[in-house]
Amino acid sequence: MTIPDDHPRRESLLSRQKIVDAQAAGLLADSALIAHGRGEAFDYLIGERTTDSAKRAEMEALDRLFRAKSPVISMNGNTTVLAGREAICLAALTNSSVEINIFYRTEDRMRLLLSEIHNMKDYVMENPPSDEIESERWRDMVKSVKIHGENPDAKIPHLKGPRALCSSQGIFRADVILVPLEDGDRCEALVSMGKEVIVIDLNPLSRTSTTASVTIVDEVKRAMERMVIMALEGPLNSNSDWDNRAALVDALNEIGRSTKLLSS
Ligand code: PTJ
Repeated sequence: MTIPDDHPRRESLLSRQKIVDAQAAGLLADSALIAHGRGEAFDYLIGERTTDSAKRAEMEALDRLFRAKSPVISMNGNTTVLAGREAICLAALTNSSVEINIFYRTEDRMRLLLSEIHNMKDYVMENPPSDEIESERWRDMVKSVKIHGENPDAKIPHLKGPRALCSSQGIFRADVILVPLEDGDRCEALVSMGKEVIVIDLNPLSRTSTTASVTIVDEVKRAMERMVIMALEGPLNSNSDWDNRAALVDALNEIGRSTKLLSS
């Protein structure tokens, strides 16, 4: 598909095509296109931009990843396809590991997604996010990013079936976990384990959004790209008194302003 460079919805159309292609290649859940469409609808209401409240949430999330002892970025099918490279960059800059962890688990999908994320890691190793990073140092940083998910040997308590599976060295022992597009039940279960749970979800009203410790109401690729740029500056030490409920109210107000129904 050829999309003109100046098409106003170019990024959105490119992402849509990536999802369609990845679905055909067997990487995604059957319902992945529905989930993506739901996200697109909210993104349209938000104005396909990163709002000020999302920028604050991204800063808070980054701060928590930097301060964590065992930070993990959990990747499902949609997020690997849309923002896998950005996730690897973010992991390298914040000393996080990455875990492929999917809700609709099949061995075939796990194999394909693990192979995809390893290929992305190889790509990122040779393509630093900034010219200011010395290539050899960047290669070492990316090399040290552990990819978990191949041998799930632990279970998230209070969840039934394959969606409880995770890695003992990854999600299970993480103190801070970034889980874009998480399911509501699993988000609750992770919070119950005492973890700080950061989610990226375009729907500020979802159970995931309202349960998480920090909710970034933004499109996953845009959010991760911004976080990578911020992370290049190193830890922020914002020490903020984060109020996630207030952040969600801000996000809803921004939707109102985007649609010009509320005054600015
Ligand atoms: O790969 P798997 O098996 O783990 O499955 C992944 C999906 C996404 C199919 C699964 O987790 C699922 O069914 O998700 P839900 O319950 O439909 O939730 C998706 C949420 O993510 C919705 O609230 C959407 O608004 C939001 N969303 C969708 N696309 C994006 C998004 N948020 C940010 N960026 C997006 N690109």
